[in-house]
Amino acid sequence: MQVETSSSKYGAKHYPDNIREWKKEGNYFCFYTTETILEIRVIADKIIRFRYAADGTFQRDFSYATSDTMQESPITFGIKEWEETFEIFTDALRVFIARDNLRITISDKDGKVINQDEMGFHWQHYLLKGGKIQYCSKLVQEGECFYGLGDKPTELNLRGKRLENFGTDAYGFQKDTDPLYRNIPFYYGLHHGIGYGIFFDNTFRTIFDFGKEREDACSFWARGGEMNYYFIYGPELLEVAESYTKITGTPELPPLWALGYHQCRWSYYPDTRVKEIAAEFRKRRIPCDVIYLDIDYMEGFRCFTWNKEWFPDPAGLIKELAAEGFKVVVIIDPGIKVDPEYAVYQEGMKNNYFCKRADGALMEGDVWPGKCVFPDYTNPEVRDWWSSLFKSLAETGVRGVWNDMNEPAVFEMGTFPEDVRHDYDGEEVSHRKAHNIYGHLMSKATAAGMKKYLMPNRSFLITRSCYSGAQRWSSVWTGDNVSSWEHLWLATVQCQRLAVSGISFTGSDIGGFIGEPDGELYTRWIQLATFHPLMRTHSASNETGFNQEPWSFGPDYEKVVNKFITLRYKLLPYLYTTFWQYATHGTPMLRPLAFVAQQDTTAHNCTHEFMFGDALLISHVSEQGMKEKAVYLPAGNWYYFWNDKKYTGAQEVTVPTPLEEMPLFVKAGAVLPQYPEMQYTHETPVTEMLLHVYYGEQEVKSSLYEDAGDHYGYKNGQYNVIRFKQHSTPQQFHLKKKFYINYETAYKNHRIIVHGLPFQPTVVIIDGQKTVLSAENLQADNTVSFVVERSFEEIIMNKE
Ligand code: MIG
Repeated sequence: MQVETSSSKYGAKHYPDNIREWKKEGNYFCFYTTETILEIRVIADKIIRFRYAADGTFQRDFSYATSDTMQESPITFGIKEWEETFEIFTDALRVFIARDNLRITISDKDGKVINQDEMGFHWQHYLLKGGKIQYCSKLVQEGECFYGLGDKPTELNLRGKRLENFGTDAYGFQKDTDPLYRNIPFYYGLHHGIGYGIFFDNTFRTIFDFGKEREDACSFWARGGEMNYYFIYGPELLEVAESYTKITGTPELPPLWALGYHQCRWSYYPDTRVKEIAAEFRKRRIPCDVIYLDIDYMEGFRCFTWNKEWFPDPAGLIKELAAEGFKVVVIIDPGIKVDPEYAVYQEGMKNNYFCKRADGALMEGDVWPGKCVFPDYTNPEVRDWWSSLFKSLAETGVRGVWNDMNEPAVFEMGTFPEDVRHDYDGEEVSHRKAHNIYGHLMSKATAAGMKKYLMPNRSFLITRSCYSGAQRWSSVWTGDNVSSWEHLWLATVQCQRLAVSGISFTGSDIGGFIGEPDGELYTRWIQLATFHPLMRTHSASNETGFNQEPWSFGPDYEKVVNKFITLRYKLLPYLYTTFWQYATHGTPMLRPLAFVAQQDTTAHNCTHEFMFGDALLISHVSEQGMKEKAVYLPAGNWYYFWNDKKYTGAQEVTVPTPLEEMPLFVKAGAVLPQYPEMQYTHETPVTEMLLHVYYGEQEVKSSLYEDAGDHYGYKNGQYNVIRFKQHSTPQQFHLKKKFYINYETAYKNHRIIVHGLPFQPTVVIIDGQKTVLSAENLQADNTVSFVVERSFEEIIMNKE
């Protein structure tokens, strides 16, 4: 066999030469060299899009990532001609384009360099496969850290690493396994306290090198398509995250129940077993909202069918479960069984909906049902058909769908061969271009179907593979992980990374999918997952018969697990508000410390600590038998959640970690809204809102968002936004509240619980009216608790 030398695959590298002409049209600028055109589009003050036509012809301007609701904000911008460069400026940025070679330097208004081309754009013919390999290289700045890229199971800071995006069924992945399931070609750079992002919107296999090959170069490339990237300036990393999320789209609000606890297993069957599990939760009074049906609910793994022996009456089962507060989510894979008797196969064949190989044969491969064919979700007509298939599931009462195996995964072959053809919304491309968006579009079509047929209810979707922007319609989980302590760490970095990559609605299989956790590992995992937007236990324990439910590890563990699931439900108003911030502003729900304290270089490499929303800082217990944990706290004042002890930040502190506690801190000044305990969402109308207020001397703003928790009334303004501002002094506690109210809550009572007061008040002044506090209101540790039976705007307590 002949070994190919690289020169037989690739042609020489081409670099742009000098600019010969340029033009401006609206917010576009075009610069022409002998071969190449660079188009620069000013999207917003802080967002600039760069596109290169390597040899003078742009490809179709089309994206499966960007949201069509993204608005280009009105901006001032212009161009200046210098001797060696052109300068495009906005109110925030200066973009210099070298006349000699098209290289780009981007600085802020004061001329501080943010990002600079090393070789910049260059390209190579891909002789063997056709098209061009599109490269861009940038200089690594002094002290630069890199973040982002979706689900990579490695340190948060990507400096020194090379990673790639090529959706892969990575069963039992380990630390540093790459590529994984998701394809998110978006990264952040942070240096000198300045943060920015680069979103390389290209669906081919993409590769990112953060100073691995050459220490001073950060480069990214794709084996086809176009060099097409968005430069997003902060300088705050959180602002970059928000802008990226707006470019690729924010989600709708999920049904509140989807933020509850989910119980899953491969698989719960038959129906009697499902009912037993549900009953066990209620009997033991462990809150739970969602039960999953994995592939065994189907008839021979045929999608959209039910196994008649194991699930003779699915609608009846789902109704019975619903009466107990459970919602059912079912799995749907892309592989459609080759079976002439099977309606989905027949329809797909009749309409030519399945993917084909280059020469016209069907793309056939084995998955669970045996030989399968696969819908071409890149065809809009196929997506509509796929959406329509969810009608029966929705009518049966199913409230959510789980899309799996959509990298796409095929037994033995791994995935589709490259010659498979795809419609790609009319473009007609090979699998090389469509691979990374296959699962993305499957989930898009699934979500559209479920939304349509579940109206007026909100629906829920979880997918394994996707491309940038899938947060608009789906949540994700981190895939087939393992029951090990190392995987607990992987779960925390993967979820943090996904959250800053636009996908906040994420979680890991609690306890590990492969293998058997002991009670301690399971309990520590539940604790971490209490602070992941998606909280789901899942395991592949069919063959061994091993059980992975909250009660499977004996009463001591069950008690602690229950304590945390219960806490999860108490925190729902806070979690939901945090989701609302994400859905409205694109703010990641999970925030690595580098994103909340970017001026503090110690925070740049922290992986164990993260913030969930504005007020909570979490660190998981990461080792077996761990008695205490050192946690780095960013600057500011913090309360230990379990005992209200005060800590000062910008230092590492050590806290004890008995099984029933994990490191959990509340930011001083914050208001943490909580519900009373419940077994499932909407179990009974909530009759009291608890507002835990943490005394703080710096002005801190908090919010509370409320709506029906289901339906779409919120889109017509039926919601409440309540803003709190606390600014206290050692002499006076002072809380202000402002609100937009257009949704009537069931509760009237607010229970105010003030933590950490430096004095014992005797009187509380609510909107100017004095009430005397009694011994009942006061606790020894200076916690004050009282009920306000109406809305209020100001609460003051003075030191006597
Ligand atoms: O090849 O549906 O990641 O969550 O339980 C295994 C069975 C297929 C992989 C998913 C896992 C799911 C399992 N699936």
